[in-house]
Amino acid sequence: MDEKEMFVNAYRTMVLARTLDKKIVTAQRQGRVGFYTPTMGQEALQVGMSMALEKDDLIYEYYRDVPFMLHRGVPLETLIDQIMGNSMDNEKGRQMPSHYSAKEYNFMSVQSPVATNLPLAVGAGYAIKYRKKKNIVVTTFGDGSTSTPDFHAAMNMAAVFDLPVVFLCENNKWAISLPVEKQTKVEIWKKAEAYGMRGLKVDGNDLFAMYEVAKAEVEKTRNTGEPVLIEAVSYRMGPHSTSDDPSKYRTDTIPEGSEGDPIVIAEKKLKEKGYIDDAQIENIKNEAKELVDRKFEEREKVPPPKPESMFQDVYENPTWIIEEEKGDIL
Ligand SMILES: Cc1ncc(C[n+]2csc(CCOP(=O)(O)OP(=O)(O)O)c2C)c(N)n1
Ligand SMILES: [Mg+2]
Repeated sequence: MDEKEMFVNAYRTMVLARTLDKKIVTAQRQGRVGFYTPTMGQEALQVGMSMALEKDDLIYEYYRDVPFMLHRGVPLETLIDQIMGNSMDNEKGRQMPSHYSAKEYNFMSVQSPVATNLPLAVGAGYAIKYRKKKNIVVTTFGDGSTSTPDFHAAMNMAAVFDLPVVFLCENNKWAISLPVEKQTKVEIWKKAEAYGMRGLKVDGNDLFAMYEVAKAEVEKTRNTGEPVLIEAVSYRMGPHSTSDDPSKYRTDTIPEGSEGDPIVIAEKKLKEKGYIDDAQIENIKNEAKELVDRKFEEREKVPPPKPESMFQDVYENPTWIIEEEKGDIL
């Protein structure tokens, strides 16, 4: 893929993710989906990181990483099935929406407690080093997640053991209703120095800037086996989740389609470079809308998991209590 194709493909993914995001939020308001954590605003940083990775790299992602997953080829069906918790869902309908996994694309399971994915990523980094492999691990988390013990334990261990882990902090300026200024007294990227690893900050709303940094840092981590902390500064354009009303605690906004919107920023740069024109942009947006609407309606027809499925995967040979409960319910 040449550079033009690579960036147009990245932009297409950003638009697809945004379109899906809005579709799910609307569906939640209509009572068709239970819950969702929107991604709006964080598309450029995730896709920019994804562009810098290889197929066999491992991702320990968090609940807002839909654009990342789409860019690595995770099908729309996989994401929509998880949101709906239907019988095709990888999680078998047993998880909250937004708790994805995609084994074939090396995306591990999203966990609800924030930053618990970080020590797991470090463990995977240890395994890679032990086996002398060349792949790397990327783990993602929000600004608020840097206040957890897991963040510190993971950063320390990755540095002390020289493990090939890219810590990608998606600083969207908010942890539900807590602004980042109240979360930490120093900038997040600066914490890297205390642990003894590379650390840097990048404009996460700019796809091109993000790709450049991600590519250079991923390459360094792959070649040296050493970790890095990248703080991608972005903005949570939507609510924390569909259960949240940000108008209760913030007045700052970046409205969709405004100058600060990462999709608008990408469009401007793509046009400047002559990679895309207005007609192609419109085409990409229309195609995304048609695809998302079609897939969404298609997946709504997938039946829910069968009640007996709740008794599966607990014991290889079910105990008498399970058999008894099964008899009561089915
Ligand atoms: C250990 C833990 N503490 C608290 C929560 C409740 N909680 C869920 S999401 C969230 C905010 C996390 O903010 P951030 O890490 O910035 O990620 P963002 O949601 O902004 O992307 C909190 C406090 C949790 N899930 N896990
Ligand atoms: Mg945040």
